[in-house]
Amino acid sequence: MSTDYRPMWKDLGLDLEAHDALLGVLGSLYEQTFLTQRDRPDGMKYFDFVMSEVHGLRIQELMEARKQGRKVVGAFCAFVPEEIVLALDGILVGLCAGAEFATPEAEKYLPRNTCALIKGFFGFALARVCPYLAASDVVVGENTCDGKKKSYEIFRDLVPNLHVMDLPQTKSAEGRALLRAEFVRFAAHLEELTGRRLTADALRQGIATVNAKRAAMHRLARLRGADPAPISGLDGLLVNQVYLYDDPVRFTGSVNAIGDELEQRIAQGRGVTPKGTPRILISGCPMAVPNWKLPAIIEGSGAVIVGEESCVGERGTQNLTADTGRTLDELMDAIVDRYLTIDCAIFTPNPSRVEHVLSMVRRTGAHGVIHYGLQFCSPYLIEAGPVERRLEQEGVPTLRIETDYSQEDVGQIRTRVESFIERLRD
Ligand code: BJ8
Repeated sequence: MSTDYRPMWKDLGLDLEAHDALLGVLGSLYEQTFLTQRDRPDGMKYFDFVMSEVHGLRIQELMEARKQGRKVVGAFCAFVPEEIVLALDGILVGLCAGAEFATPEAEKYLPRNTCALIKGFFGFALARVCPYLAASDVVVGENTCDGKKKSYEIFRDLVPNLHVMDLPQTKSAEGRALLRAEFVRFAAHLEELTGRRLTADALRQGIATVNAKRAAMHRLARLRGADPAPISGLDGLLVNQVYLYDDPVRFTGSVNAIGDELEQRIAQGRGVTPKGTPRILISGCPMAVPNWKLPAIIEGSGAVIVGEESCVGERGTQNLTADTGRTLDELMDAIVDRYLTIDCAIFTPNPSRVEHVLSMVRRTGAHGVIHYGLQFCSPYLIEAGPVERRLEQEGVPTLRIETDYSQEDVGQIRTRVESFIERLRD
């Protein structure tokens, strides 16, 4: 970052010293993990730039948009409908913290056996190091797992502008009605905040913008099915992570530019690893920036990751929203229907998730699945057993990894991943 953003960070109330320390760690981790990869697509330079400016230029853009009267909505979950935010001229940014920070402070508010993701966003808030949180006019918390649901009761005292969205636990008619009512209540909250009225035209435009972004991701996901893989899994994950922060129109253009380049690479038979390299699909808990531990181990052990069944991945981006509705009600119905297809493990039962994993395995030509569960995440850790059994029954080798954000178990995980990759080579 060449510009001095410190005055902006100071105005946002960040703790400059702690923030410097965070950026220092993030910068060197990024360099070691991403910039040492070989033969990356040229289009990844855009994403390198975005990451180098993730607390700088992007925050400056958000602050300029706020000066012009736009509102910034911070979110922790794939269930927050970006279509509605855009229709009310807002900007949606992801807040999930993918690193441990100020954990002892977070543990003054939360039990130690809380998942790393929840402790992460508490730590970031308590240490005042997240400019996205500080720049948000409203923060949306959603009642998904018990951990998030109960922690928002406490988080409410740490951020002044929390809007809690209730979510169904079943995909029943009653569940759908609840989700619809909550989306309507969310829209009303944003209408009040922005002083705008939600209209069918604006919502249709919001749907078009988000659909274009998702369609670009679907294209990238299809291209990752080629053998040799034209892009690494780390870079594929990075694109999915930037999806949550970037301007949606600019992001769509950048992903499509990568798509053009990957098509050329595929036509030339050019890959980031040789043809026949063991191919792995990751499934499970979301991996927010800078959670690159497991993918770095997998690719450092000689495999290539060809997809992520995750909310920072295809669970979050699959399925477009139908745009044929004429009225506001019809468009709102289409949005509810699309979001209700998200296969989060908080749903009971959740049979479509494993079907999605299987369809991804077939489409990407994955040789095996690594199920990633964060310690203390009951929904995904409990679902991991049935997912593993079903995949193995279908002849798909599966490895379950349970971990957190620390580096202490890297050696142990590497040993397990290496022997799993050997199993795939047999
Ligand atoms: S839609 S996956 S983004 S809730 S890891 S906090 S589940 S204990 S993140 Fe998620 Fe929305 Fe579902 Fe997706 Fe709880 Fe598990 Fe922690 Fe989790």
